[in-house]
Amino acid sequence: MGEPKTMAKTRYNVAVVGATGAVGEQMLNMLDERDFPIERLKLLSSARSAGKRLKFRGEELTVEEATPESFEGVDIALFSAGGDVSRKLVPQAVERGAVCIDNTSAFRMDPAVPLVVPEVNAHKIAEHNGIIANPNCSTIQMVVALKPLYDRYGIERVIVSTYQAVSGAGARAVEETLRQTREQLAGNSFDPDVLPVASLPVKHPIAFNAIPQIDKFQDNGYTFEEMKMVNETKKIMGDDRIRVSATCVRIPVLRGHSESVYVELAGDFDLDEVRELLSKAPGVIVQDDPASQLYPQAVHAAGRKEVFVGRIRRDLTNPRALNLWIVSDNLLKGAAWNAVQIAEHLAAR
Ligand code: NAP
Ligand code: 3JN
Repeated sequence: MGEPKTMAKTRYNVAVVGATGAVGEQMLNMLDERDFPIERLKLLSSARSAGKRLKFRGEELTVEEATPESFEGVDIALFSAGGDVSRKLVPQAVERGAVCIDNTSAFRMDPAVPLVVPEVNAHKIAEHNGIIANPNCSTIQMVVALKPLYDRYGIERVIVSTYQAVSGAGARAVEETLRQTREQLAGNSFDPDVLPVASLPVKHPIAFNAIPQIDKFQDNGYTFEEMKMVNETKKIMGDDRIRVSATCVRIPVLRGHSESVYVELAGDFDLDEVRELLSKAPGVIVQDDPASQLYPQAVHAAGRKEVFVGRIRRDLTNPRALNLWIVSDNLLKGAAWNAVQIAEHLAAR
């Protein structure tokens, strides 16, 4: 892996691996919207989509099959093609001199790999050895809101329940949700095909349903998605003592993850000060006015880069605890925007 890479360039050769997917599409949108200084852009996918043409900044680019040789001359590679692809190709890309920003769980818990949410731990980017991991979407939006509270009061315990959009499970899950909804409304029967986990044989309907399983079950009775929230939160916050427990649920929303979060602080707090801290926190927008029924909602967060926080209230059973409702676009702050933010930090160094 060698020395941390420096990025003394003005324009970069960028590769997007998984460019035809739900996250990849948003990565291209973010690179364009942010006017990222690109010299040459490579769009990579599996052999299935090779040859497909995608538009970027008014130009048609041909998608290529991702191979180790694809990364010759690449400065920054954004990966979102699943853990197996990252495990195979990220080391090959690093060997060829690319800095990889990986959206999968493949390297997140590797102690040698920084796990970065820029609003929380941007300083970790400098420690990279060629790989920077992008956390799970549900973790990202939660830690952005927790960070200002942690810095002011300390956090002892977090209990979170998620309400996750189907786009988190990829482009096929979105199509499947729309198909099931149409069939159900037409009074037709249908066979569920994608959720909760495409690679497992048992499937459940998502239309008009809530599925309390995201990713595979672990031996402890929690799902992998839930354990990602537990372990990644501790790593990003840099504090193993924070106790975290999660329940992750898939709901038939297309875009925007919502979370009900119970936060036990280490000291007493003032609710107005909490609102003030959150209002000033980078990347956070407070939407909290019960009198006018104002609170964050997935439909309003979709397409936005920020994390929205509302329903801010003291817990009724523990005066040192808060309850929050946290909403963000899972494909943007939860994936593509966080990755492009990291790329911007690399380019600025
Ligand atoms: P998706 O819509 O199913 O897209 C998958 C993408 O990966 C497609 O571009 C696909 O190309 C490509 N791909 C599949 N197999 C490949 C291979 N062998 N070699 C090269 N490319 C391959 O999925 P998605 O929602 O975009 O998610 C993709 C991955 O991103 C997930 O598996 C996950 O690891 C990560 N992700 C992270 C977050 C997060 O929380 N940060 C959120 C969602 C997803 P084809 O068009 O050729 O099939
Ligand atoms: O389901 C969601 O809402 C988020 C899904 C993320 C995801 C999907 C497939 C594989 C991940 C991830 O980022 O944790 C992975 C993975 O890389 O493990």
